[in-house]
Amino acid sequence: RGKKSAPLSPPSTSGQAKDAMVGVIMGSYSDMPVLQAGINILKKLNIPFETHITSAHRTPDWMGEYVHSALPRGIQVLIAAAGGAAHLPGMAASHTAIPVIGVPVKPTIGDGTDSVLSILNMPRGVPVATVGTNNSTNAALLAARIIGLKESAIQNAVVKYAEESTEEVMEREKLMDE
Ligand code: RP5
Repeated sequence: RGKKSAPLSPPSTSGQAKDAMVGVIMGSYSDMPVLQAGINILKKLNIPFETHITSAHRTPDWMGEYVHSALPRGIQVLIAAAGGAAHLPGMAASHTAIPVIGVPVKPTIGDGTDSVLSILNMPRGVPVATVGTNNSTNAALLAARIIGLKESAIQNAVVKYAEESTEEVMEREKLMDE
């Protein structure tokens, strides 16, 4: 008691691009490891992004403030990761017209079904696109596909990514005969 906690160090992975097209938000910093794969995809496809911790439960006012600021600042897609009572993607969608892609994070207790259903079972009128548990890769690729509709360089990068992934599987397949 009375003892000051140690100062927090900045996260090893974050991005605060001034021209961010994707906002990557999470309910807790503990979600960051799950988001790493998706962040790597955004970097690979040259999509500027920003990362923020905006808990729907612990920082509801900040969450609303951030999400309201996103559209006027040019953010085109929000990727929102949360686990357990995973309300962040749905709450974010209720504050904006930007498409929201929810990433259900597997909590420490249980198999993650609660996270999936919390994000998937939205009431009519407030849609959230939902990827598989911990699958931030697909969230980033879906964001890239959405942005690629208007940005040909990003669409080309998405096509290249798909081609590379086909090649990778075919390389493996060839090795099966050896
Ligand atoms: C959610 O609760 C977060 O998205 C996280 O997945 C989960 C656990 O959060 P911490 O207790 O690790 O902060 O809000």
